Amino acid sequence: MVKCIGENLNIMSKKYGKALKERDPKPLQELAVQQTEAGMDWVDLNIGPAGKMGEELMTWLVPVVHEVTDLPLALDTSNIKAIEAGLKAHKKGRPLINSIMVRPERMDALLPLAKEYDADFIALLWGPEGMPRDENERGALCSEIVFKATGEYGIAPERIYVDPIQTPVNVQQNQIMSALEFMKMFQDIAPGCRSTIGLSNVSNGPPEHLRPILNQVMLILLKRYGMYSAIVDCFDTKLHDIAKGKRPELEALVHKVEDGEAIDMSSLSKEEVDFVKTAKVILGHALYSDSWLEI
Ligand code: THG
Repeated sequence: MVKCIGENLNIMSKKYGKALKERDPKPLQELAVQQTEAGMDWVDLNIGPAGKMGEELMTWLVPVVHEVTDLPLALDTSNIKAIEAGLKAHKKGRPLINSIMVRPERMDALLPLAKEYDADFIALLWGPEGMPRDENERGALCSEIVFKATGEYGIAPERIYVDPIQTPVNVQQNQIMSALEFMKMFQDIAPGCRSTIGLSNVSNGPPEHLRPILNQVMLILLKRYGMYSAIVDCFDTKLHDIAKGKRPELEALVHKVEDGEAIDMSSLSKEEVDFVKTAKVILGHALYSDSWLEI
């Protein structure tokens, strides 16, 4: 069972971005209801960096969303003042800070807020030099932020959601393997901590109609190594079924691909063939091209 954080309320979206800018509550509240009905565990409020308006926008948005749902909210912005405003406005359940990078100035500003408001937070494994290059750099960044949060600030491990960073399949396939390798080591590096990932990043770039299957197969791969939660498209019902463990046959098939077992393709349904082909592309057994399902 992987918990789900709905990603759809974001400033980049045509519909919801407009509603955010115009402070129009209706579309945002409709989306919050849809996310609740879809079984999301959090609603991500992605307002971008939001500049000077960030504080005011988050102060307005949190109660607007909480008027129609009891779900806890993920405060998704790099704007520290907007995060603090969101924490102040958040009255239902435990807020989730999204996110704290492993950079001294970000940790020094945001870890005290996580402690003060007893919030959960996403520890984004992004260091002073940017994205980690492999699983060992991911491990080092993870240790650094967990050590600081628990040791210096007395934050409990279960408040920490480590994000190993999901990259697109069509540009950085080796980084996908590194994030997976990190997940295998994760509970030894950070016992008691939780994990999350921006799942849809994997399909950022490929044709729109092929995004769901990439997201679905990627979730199966991460789920095997205990991914606790993921930031996902709230409208992808098949993805939710996978998150809830309702498609064990697809999971078993993708695991077979990962383990290099021989698979008799002629015995498979179209859906199963597509899952095998997609797993091969994500795992780097086959090269990515936009037409990978037709090959
Ligand atoms: N880690 C953490 N937080 C994150 C990310 C992460 N927050 C932002 C992002 N990555 C996760 N959220 C999204 C939101 C939307 C999309 C992808 C990831 C997306 N949207 C479609 C698009 O851009 O084509 C549709 C936009 C629309 O609604 O019109 O792909 O990695 N901690």
